Amino acid sequence: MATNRTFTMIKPDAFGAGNAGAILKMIEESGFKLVAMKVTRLSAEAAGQFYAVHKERPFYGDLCAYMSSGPIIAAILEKENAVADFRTLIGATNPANAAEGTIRKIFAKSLEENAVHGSDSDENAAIEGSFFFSDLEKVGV
Ligand code: RTP
Ligand code: MG
Repeated sequence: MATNRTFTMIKPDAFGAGNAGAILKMIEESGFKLVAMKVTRLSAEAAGQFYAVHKERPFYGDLCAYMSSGPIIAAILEKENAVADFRTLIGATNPANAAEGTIRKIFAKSLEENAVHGSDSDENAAIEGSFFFSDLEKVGV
């Protein structure tokens, strides 16, 4: 399996609850290498741009408000089969449906405030990583 990259955010609920370190520990212990990472805060406009794919969905306004409600961590991760393996590690969107031991099962508060983001394809991982990081900020590992 080829090594590739995915993109993640530790969302405002998890960051605000002081769970960033524990989540990053789970990510590293699952074999993901950090390629880039920063603490930042999205404006409502930037959150809207990032989640533009959901523009027509009824939860879009709430999602943009939530994602701009506090600091986040944005990070690019590298591993074999990174996109699919990271989606497995974080678990289902709704923590009520997430498998035991997944990040969302452990840390998510609700369907809306669900602790972490994970890219859903190689293509989106590249787009999302470049939304937050310049090429200079992406370390080759
Ligand atoms: P993400 O993009 O954040 O990794 O989450 P995902 O792929 O598992 O889920 P997605 O369908 O892309 O939804 C993006 C985020 O929107 C919020 N959401 N709210 N109220 C609702 O029905 C609802 N559905 C989704 C969640 O924060 C979800 O992660
Ligand atoms: Mg998604």
